Order: sequence, then C-alpha cells, then structure tokens
Amino acid sequence: MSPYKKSQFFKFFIVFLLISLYGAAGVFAKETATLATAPNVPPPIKRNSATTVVVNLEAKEYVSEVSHEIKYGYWSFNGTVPGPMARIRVGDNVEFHLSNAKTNTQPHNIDIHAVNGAHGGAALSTVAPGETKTFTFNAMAPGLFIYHCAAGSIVDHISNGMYGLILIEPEGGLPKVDREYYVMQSEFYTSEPVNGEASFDMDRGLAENPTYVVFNGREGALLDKNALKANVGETVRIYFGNIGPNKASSLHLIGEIFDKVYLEGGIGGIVNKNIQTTLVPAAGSTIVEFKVNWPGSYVLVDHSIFRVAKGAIGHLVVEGNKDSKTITQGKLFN
Ligand SMILES: [Cu+2]
Repeated sequence: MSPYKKSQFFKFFIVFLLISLYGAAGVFAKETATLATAPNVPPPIKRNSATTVVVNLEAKEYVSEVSHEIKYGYWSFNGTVPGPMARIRVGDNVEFHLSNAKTNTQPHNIDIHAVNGAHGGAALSTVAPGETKTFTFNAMAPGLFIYHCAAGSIVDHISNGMYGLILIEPEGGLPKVDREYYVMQSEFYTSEPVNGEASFDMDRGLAENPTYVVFNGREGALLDKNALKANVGETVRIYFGNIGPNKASSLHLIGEIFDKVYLEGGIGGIVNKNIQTTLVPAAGSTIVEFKVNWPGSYVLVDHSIFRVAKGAIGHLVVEGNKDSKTITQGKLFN
C-alpha cells in the first residue's frame, strides 16, 4: 500500500471509529423510565441535561373490585388503574413502547397529552392483542399531562380504566418537598352486577350519571390502611389528574388550604396561591402543594359533595404535635 493510500485508509478508519463511538454513546445514553404505581410518584430527575428515555407500557385487561364485593372488568395500562406515573425531563426524547397482552380481547393505543401531533401518539400506536409498537416524541413542554387509550370509540376504553399521568419536569426540576403523591379521579358507569360482577353501561355514560366517582381506581383506594401519610411540618405535593370521562372535579382537602396550585397542571405558567378548592376539568390535571401544621385526618374530596357518596373521598393522616397557632383552642380527640 502506498503511503498516500495508507494515510487515506487511516483517515477513513478514524472517522469510522468516531462514528461508531458516537453511536454507541447514544445507545448507552438511553435510560429506562422509573414508573410508579399510584399513590406513589417516581423520584425527581437528577440529570441536568436531556437524554433518551424508554417508557414501556402494556395494556392489560383484568377483573377486580371497584367497590366492596362488586367486581368490574377493567382495561388498564400495566395492570393498575390508574396506570403508572412516568417522570420525564423537558427536552428528553421519549421512546415509547406499547404492547398489548396476548390474553386481551381488544385493540388498544395511547394518546399522551404531552405529545404534539399524531393524535398524541394514538395514530401510531394501535396494537392488537400480542402486538407491540414504538414511537418517539420530544417532551417539549413542562407540565403534568394525562395519557389515555383512544382506541375504538374511546369512551369504553377510558371508562374501563385506561389512563394515567406523565410529569414533564422543567429544567432544574420542581422545588423540593417532603412528600409527593399521585391521585387520579375517575367515574365508572356500571350495569347491575351479575354474580357480583358489573360491566360498562353505555346508557349511564351518555346520561353522565356515574355509579362510582373514585380516587385511584376504586372505592376506598385512599382510606384506612391505604390513607396517604405525612408528619406535622412537612410540605406535601399531590399530582392530581381527572380523567372524567364526563365530570370536572372540585378538588378540595378538608382542613387545608392549598399554598400553591399549578393552574391546570401547567409548569412555567400561573402558580396560584392560598386556594381552597381548585377545578380540574375532564382529561385535565393540577399540582397542589401545602404544609401540614396540625395532626389528624384530612379528607380529600371532590367538593361536588354528593359524589362523596359515590366514592370520591380519601384520607391524609398527619401525625406529630401541632406546630400552628391557627387553631388556638379545642381538643383534637376526646
Ligand atoms: Cu384501550
């Protein structure tokens, strides 16, 4: 080989090597999103730059209790209602994988409200039982976004439980708090149970007359041993979504004032202060923060108050000694 050819070969080799290393670095830069099941929240992102994040969800149909001794045929993401919460950083590329369990009966897909275009991904992700599809989107805007299935007529897929939340964190993250929780409100429109199992009732849906209005997928998901917990002096943040499918939620925590409300779940816009009740539309969200000063049981409700009888109630149990002068007299317990 002539010296000229040798030098050309060497240059080609170096370029090839650099391209290979760059490609390999790209592959290794990918990370898999940590998902959390409600009421838990994935940990804050520590990265100070964007990367590629892989999110894996699987559509799963299953039967479980919606109310005491009443079962319902749920359709879900990952086998829970609501589906898991994902936490992404603004600027990240999200490589989204949706699979549909072989044992399912329905096609499913996903519309992520954090996505611009292609019906939020629904146009690219319809999967028959046994199939998997992938699409990638850039997380362009920080906020708390709903995702839901939009297959078929949409209404039965949403009514049966196919929804969840995805948080797109701003650069630098959100202010540190002591506790974070994930709560999602939804309505269920059910037929008269047969052998203890109810199914979706389209007529009740059209009449907007839910049988149940619940937090985290079933009656009692935030009561008794499932109550949220905090200690006096701690600041609590609730990531709250409302899928509807029909009703707006009048979100209120009995015994507390929301110190901050990220209006309609947007981050970087209006943070409202000192709010008693905040309105969350169907397929909308909010982020609320508050410091607890007094021990006891706080009651999370949709203050459209008749809905409490349909299940829209949860507890936050706060332990510790009171550190507030806001209540100057009176005993907590007899
Ligand atoms: Cu579906």
